[in-house]
Amino acid sequence: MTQRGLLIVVEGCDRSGKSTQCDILVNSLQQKGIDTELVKFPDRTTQTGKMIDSYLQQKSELDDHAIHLLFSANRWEAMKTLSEKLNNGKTLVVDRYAFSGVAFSSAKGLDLEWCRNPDIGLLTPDIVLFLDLSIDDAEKRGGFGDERYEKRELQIKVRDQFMKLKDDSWKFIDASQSKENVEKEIWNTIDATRNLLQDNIQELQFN
Ligand code: 2DT
Ligand code: MG
Repeated sequence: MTQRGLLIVVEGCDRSGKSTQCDILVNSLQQKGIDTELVKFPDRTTQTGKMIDSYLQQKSELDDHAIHLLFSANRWEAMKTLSEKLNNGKTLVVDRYAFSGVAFSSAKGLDLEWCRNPDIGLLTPDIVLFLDLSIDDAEKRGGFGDERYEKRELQIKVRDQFMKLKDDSWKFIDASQSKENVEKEIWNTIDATRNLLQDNIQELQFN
């Protein structure tokens, strides 16, 4: 029987180096002979993804609840494919997940519990790596971009909301270190978790 792959989620505020580190992690896992694929949410290529992309680029306006549900739908439509991949032994590194969904929408003022509901039943990650960076350090990295949420005041609130969502599966990575050191810390964390999970790998869980 094929052992299922791991669902590794990478979260963090903007400018924390998530996407860079996701690429590095996928490469490192592949080099160790572990079949691995990168997944990114939002997936801007699908129908829902295109609406999300337009909203983020401030080309369209949507009610806060409506966009929250679209982000969730964007994950739901991927779940069947992702479960199949995991069950076929592929490890997935996921750049943002439902935690971003809840953190961003609740930072805008929506009720936290309301925000959690549409994501109930999604695949549960085996591990969440949180790339931790202060907002001041994030700003020193050349400032935020031009998309809708890339503003200091909102980023501060998002970080506070993330802190309300953490649980035992979260591993905090100090993202203020050099790229190489962040890479090392992530690798050590994944390696330890992998060994731990290998002996006791459970069927896919849904939260
Ligand atoms: P990227 O910059 O990583 O493409 O993210 N977001 C993301 C939400 O508000 N809800 C979600 O469910 C997800 C996954 C975070 C685009 C922006 O979208 C936000 C930043
Ligand atoms: Mg962004």
